[in-house]
Formats: sequence, C-alpha cells, structure tokens
Amino acid sequence: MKTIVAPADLAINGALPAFDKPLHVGRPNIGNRDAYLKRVNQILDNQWLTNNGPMVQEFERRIADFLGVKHCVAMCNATIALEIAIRALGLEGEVIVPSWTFVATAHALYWQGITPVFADIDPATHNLDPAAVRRMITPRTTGIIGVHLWGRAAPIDELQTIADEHGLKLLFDAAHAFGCSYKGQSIGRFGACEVFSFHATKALNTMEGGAVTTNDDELAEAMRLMRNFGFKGYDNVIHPGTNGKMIEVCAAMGLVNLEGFDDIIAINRRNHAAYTQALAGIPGISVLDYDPHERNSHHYVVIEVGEDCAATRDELVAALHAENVLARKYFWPGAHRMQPYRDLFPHAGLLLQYAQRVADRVIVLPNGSMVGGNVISTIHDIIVARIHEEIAP
Ligand code: T4K
Repeated sequence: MKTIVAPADLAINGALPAFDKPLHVGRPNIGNRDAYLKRVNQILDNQWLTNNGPMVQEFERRIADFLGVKHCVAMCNATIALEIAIRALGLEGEVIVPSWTFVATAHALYWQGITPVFADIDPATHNLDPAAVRRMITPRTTGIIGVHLWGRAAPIDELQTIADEHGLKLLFDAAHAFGCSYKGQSIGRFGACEVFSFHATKALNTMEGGAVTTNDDELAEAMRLMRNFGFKGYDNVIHPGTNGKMIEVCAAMGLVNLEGFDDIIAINRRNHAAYTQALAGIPGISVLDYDPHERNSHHYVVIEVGEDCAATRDELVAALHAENVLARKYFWPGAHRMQPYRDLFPHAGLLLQYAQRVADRVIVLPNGSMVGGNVISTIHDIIVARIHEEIAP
C-alpha cells in the first residue's frame, strides 16, 4: 500500500450510500418536450420522414449559421460522416490519427482499407502532439485526422502547417466539439472539413446523428451525393455512394436541443466548476480544465488519477460503480490496444507512451441536467471514502 497521509480537510460531507438509480455518464440532454412533439406531429402530417426533408434542411441551415460555416451536410451518425469525408477527400494508404480517441476515428479508416497510423498525444492537452505526427509521416501518408478531444481544440495551426508542408489532407474529428472554439473561432471551419457527432451522449444530440461542415463547395457537393447513393435527381446516379442520411425525427430533436443549447452549457459549466472545487483538495486527483478564453460546452468532466493518489484509478471506478455512479474510463485502453489494431501493430505502444499513461489515469464523471451540487458532493464523498480506506493503517 502507498504511504500517503490524508490532509485534515479531506473530510466526507454527507452520508453514504449514494444513489438508488444509476447515474450515467452520457445521459442525454432532452430539450423542450412539447416543442419536440409538435415537430414530430408536423413530420407525420407532412408524410416526409427522411431523404433530405424540411427538418434536415432547416437543421443544416441552423447549424451552419451557428458555426459560421458555409456548408453543413447532416448524416445518420459521425462514424459514417467520417467515412464519407475520408472518401470524398480521396484519402488512401496511411492516415495519421491519435490512439487516444474513441475507436470510431480509427475504424472509419480501417473499414475503407486505409491504415490508421497512431501518433502520440501531448499529455497536458490529451490531443495530438505535432512532433509525434511528424515522426509518423511516410511516403504512404495521405492525411491527418486531428481529434478535438473533450471539445478542447487540437493544435490546429501546427497540424495545418505539417499538412501543407507534406501535401497531406487535414480533417478533424470534432465529435466532442460542438459549441467549442479555437482562437475565438467556432470549431467547424478548420481543415478541409470537420465532423461532428450528435449522438444521444453528446452535448447537442439528435438521438443518432452527425454532420460534416466545410467551406469547400465541391467537397460539400461530393459528400451530399455520397450520403444518398450518388443520386443527382431522379434515376441519375453519378457517383458511388452509401446511405448516410439523417432522418426527420432526428433533425427535429437537434433543432429543439439547439434552442436550449445555452441552458445546457450553463448547467455543464456550473457542474464542471463545482467538481473542480470539490475535488481540488484530494492528493493525486486533478480535473482537466477548459481554457477560459475559449468557448466550450463543458460537457466532459475528466479527472486524472496520478501516482500520488492513495487509490488507483480502477479502485476509484469500482467504488463509484458500487454506489451506482457509472463513471467511465474513456477511452481506455487506447485504440491501438483494441482489435484489430492490437494484433496488426503489436508494438505500437512503444511510440505511444503518453497515450498509454493517460489511458491508465482517466475517469469521466457524469454531467448534464441530472447532476447538481448534491450529486457532486456525494461523488466527492465516495472518492474520499475509498481513499481513506486505502490510507487507513
Ligand atoms: N469520434 C469520437 C471522438 C467519438 O467520441 C465518437 C462517439 C465518434 C467519433 C463516433 O460518433 P457516432 O458515430 O456515435 O455519432 C458512446 C457513444 O455511442 C459514442 O457516440 C461516443 N463517441 C462514445 C464516447 O460514447 P459507448 O460505447 O460508450 O456507449 P454506451 O452505450 O456505453 O453509452 C454511453 C453512456 O451513455 C452509458 O453510460 C449510458 C448512457 N446513455 C446512452 C444512451 C445511448 C444513456 O443514458 N441514454 C442513451 O440513450 O459509446
């Protein structure tokens, strides 16, 4: 057992046990129910359920306006959106991605016969380290996918410089980054294009959904064709394609949630600050912060459990789960240690020391409208109680 002395103020605020119902990470934010049902009724009255219907068109316009970008191409989810963007950009051979991301970033490449080449991250930002990206470039490299993990912007300028120097395409997996900014500008306008997820678990959700945003007219046109089997008008297929369309009830959900988005962010921001304050005195625990000069949805409450914490990350997760707080170890163990990449690249970890270190330390805590001061204080107590158990002689 580690020898760590509990500070005098490491006290428990209330009584355990905690929650009689599971408290999930990723609980959906559901906006105004009446407004949603009204839109669903409109859809049913219209008898237009999918295939670029009026709700999807309105959603695309509203998202593009919100982000200040020319095109928003709505899709059924971000994974298909990534696949379509990758194909529309003509990527092939090898593409550099972080391993410290949701596995969909890598799968979107591998699924299309492209090799994802994992580059290490900066442990302070959890985002791609530009120096590590440079080291992974080979004659087969055609592109880079930066990920704005937790909605904190990837090093966009540095990655763009590398892409320009080597003639590579650069796109961003912005699945976490709706409502976030880089140098004051909305994420959604950078690289060749950016890909958002509007999955149920995201800050802005359409139940399932995604979108690619871009200022490139030709790219947007190509992606619109590809998401609808390559059709340009009735009976006229001019391109290979798939079915990547968003459906009307999903767009309706997105439109209603967009109206309440400021409220969601305010709740998340308040909770994030309360977590930061509550967990501040616990040795070895740090809460990942957000740059106060940038916009952020504060959707993810990410803590790191350091070597100097009396309990391990896994012990804390087990303690939280035992009390019905279903904290997550996102994105443990890292994409390179998942299949098929673990078998394909068994030695990849040698060049991914920071991704591996961070993967072994992270816990994501619940956030959103289900979470308030009492919940945060109880989560604090569960963590402290587990640490006391470890410290007790
Ligand atoms: N790139 C990145 C960086 C991503 O994080 C993601 C997705 C993507 C790309 C691909 O986006 P999409 O193709 O999905 O649009 C979840 C989500 O399914 C996934 O969208 C998300 N990232 C990932 C971070 O989380 P799981 O495997 O953790 O899902 P699951 O079923 O364990 O649910 C997560 C939590 O949310 C649970 O605690 C339960 C809760 N939940 C979930 C749903 C669906 C609810 O309370 N209600 C619900 O309706 O992947």
